[in-house]
Amino acid sequence: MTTFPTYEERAAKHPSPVASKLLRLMDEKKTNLCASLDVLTTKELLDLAEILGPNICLLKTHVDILRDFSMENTIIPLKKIAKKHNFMIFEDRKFADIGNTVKLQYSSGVYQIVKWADITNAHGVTGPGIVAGLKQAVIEEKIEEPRGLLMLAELSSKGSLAHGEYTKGCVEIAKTDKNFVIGFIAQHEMGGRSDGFDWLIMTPGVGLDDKGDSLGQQYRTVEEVIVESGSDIIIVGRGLFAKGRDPKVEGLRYRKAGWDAYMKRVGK
Ligand code: 5FU
Repeated sequence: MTTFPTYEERAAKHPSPVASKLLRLMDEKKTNLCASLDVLTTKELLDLAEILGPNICLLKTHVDILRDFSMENTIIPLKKIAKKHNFMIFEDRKFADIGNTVKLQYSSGVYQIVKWADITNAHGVTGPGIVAGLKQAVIEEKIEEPRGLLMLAELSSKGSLAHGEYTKGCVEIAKTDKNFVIGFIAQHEMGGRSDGFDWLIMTPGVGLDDKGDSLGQQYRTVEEVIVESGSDIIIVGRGLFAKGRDPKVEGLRYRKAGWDAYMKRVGK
């Protein structure tokens, strides 16, 4: 049986400062839970960030859903909460254009994502220029904190076209910049650790109580995702905060499930 290195061991060796920081934080805080907060207002986002903060390593946003986004009222307080509870921020922007356009989308407009999100992600459909374009935004904006990118290699939704050759192509694109690209949004381990890349695998479509929704989302259990598929981070949204659920209780529950599954995976 293959033995998996621990988050701590991986943190010590990882070439990317973002991946290394995240792996260290996961090890110290004992959590591989990423909360995905698709909410409509800044208040809901900040309230949930406060409640879930102690149990998560990462908070995933879709800031374009917010009705009242502003750098001052949304991002500055969110960054404060992130610091207080020691988690990182991932804007699930899913960039998907030519290099020059994504460079501008990442750095400019209303959201100026490069200024505040530790991690963002991109589709591979337009080719490796997308990685180069996003990286250039980090350089041109003189961002001092480390930034990391995830390639969307596989999706959780029913009928997704991201599989087979497409997924393999995303892995090849990721290899074009192994300091900036830290891993994948995927449903399984990608690329293999054997070729010298320690990719971080983050998996959405995780739910302990539901099998899916009416719009094509498909959920798998924490055990399936971490132990069977070799993922590193579980991304959980409505499982934590949908109507009738207590985010405090669910935060603890998913955190424990994620950590127990990780312990099993590393054979502890
Ligand atoms: F890349 C992906 C994917 O393959 N599936 C997803 O569900 C991203 N997601 C995101 O994870 C999606 O945009 C939501 O923000 C989140 C899942 O939310 P849920 O409430 O747990 O279904």
